[in-house]
Amino acid sequence: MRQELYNTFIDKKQLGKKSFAVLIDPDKVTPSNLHKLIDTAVMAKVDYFFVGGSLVISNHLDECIQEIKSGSNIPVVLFPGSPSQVSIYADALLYLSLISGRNPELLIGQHVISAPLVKKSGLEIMPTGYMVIDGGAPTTVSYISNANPIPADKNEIAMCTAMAAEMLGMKLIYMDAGSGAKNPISEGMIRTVAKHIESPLIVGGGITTPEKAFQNCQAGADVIVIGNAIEKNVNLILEMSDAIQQASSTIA
Ligand code: 1GP
Repeated sequence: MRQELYNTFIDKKQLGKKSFAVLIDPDKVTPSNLHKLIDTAVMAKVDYFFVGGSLVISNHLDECIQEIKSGSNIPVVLFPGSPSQVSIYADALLYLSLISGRNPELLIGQHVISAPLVKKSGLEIMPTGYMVIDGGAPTTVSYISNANPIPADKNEIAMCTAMAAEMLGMKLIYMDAGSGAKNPISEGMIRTVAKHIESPLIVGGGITTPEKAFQNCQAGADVIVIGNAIEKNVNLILEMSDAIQQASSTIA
């Protein structure tokens, strides 16, 4: 299996270099704000675009990715909310298994159904243990997934879940409080999980300030994902990027 892009996650982790992923929900961007977002991301040296959402209603996923590709060289990673969110124009796909829940459809069922389509896409596949953490109020992902999130104060459950995923062969761990979460994931939980796994750790959901992004990195997050806050204020990309780069230099 191809793993060029995955290797960049590994190389950066080994160097103590933290990464910044900007999440784009194709339903929430218009052509003009997408342009501005891409230009700002290039200026800020953003590491990755994650594209997807729990509920993508429109069918302009391909167009959205082609637009990103025409305006930047930043790799595009699909973050699919459902098996239909596959685009051959992306570079890679987070092949998510919702390991925090006990909904068999999101652990394996949908994977079986979409396997031929995903394989045919030729995309680089990144097997990802996806853990939804309670963000203080229901989010789209917690509702749509029909699965309980991990309680926000149960650090050990999160730790054991991530360890099990890694031993099952998943290559990335993604801890998500859900888009627009009221409470982002605590540094205590990030630290506990990070200490017990070797795989790159992606953290997102409800991160709205550069300080929080910095603290998450210091606690052990390797990739910070931000969507909602950037939709509201695109210029925040520059400050977030500075904070994440700053965390890299503090740690490395
Ligand atoms: C959600 O982790 C992402 O799946 C990002 O969350 O939109 O709250 O930044 P926000």
